[in-house]
Amino acid sequence: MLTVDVCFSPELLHLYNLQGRVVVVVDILRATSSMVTAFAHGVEKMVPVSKLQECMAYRKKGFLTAAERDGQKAEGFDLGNSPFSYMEESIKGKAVAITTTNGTQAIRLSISADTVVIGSFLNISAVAKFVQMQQKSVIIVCAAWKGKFNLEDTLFAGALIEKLGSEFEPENDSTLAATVLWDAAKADRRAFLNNSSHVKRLARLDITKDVDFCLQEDVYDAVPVWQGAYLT
Ligand code: 3SL
Repeated sequence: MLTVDVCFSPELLHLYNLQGRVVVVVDILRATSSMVTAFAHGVEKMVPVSKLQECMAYRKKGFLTAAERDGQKAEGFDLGNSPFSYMEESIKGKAVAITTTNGTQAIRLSISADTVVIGSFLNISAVAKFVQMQQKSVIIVCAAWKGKFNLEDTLFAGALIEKLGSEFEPENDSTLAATVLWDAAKADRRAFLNNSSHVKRLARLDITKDVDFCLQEDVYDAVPVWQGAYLT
């Protein structure tokens, strides 16, 4: 039997057994949406890291460096965490080291899974197809915000569960909760998220354009997968 489970925060990951599973990591606003955009626009590989210093060290190896903390581009790095910065011609064929407040930590904490895939609304149908092809149980890991539940990653989880269909049995109540929330939100996900904390945080930083972009569905087919040292 194939199952689907949702982990609402990386802080809860110790409760999950990742072995033998596919993990879909999601940080809708904005890390995984930016990564998917980067690959769709020709980035060759990405290495997600936890610390700013670690990320900067990749510059010597010829990587572009990308860093975000608390929604803002960290000083001294080539890129921040806006999907729009990955649409430039100049990133084609490049290797990028990236660190973000939550998304890259969630990826690093998931790499003991059989397969780690990067999910977003931008590539959700391609991710669903990829997961179905693996014929393994799946855990959707929400990046959340500093360990706390967030709505946008949970809505993605509900939407992906819907796309995976009845072949995947819900494993526990977080799966049911994600489904209920997605059912309530899907008619207008943007309006549903209006009062969510990270949408308000990004609005204070004047980054609503990124929010609107990241909530679009099936813009790209790219499915970044962890290959042991890099996402490709
Ligand atoms: O937390 C993260 O990983 C980021 O995606 C947050 S932000 O949208 O860049 O603020």
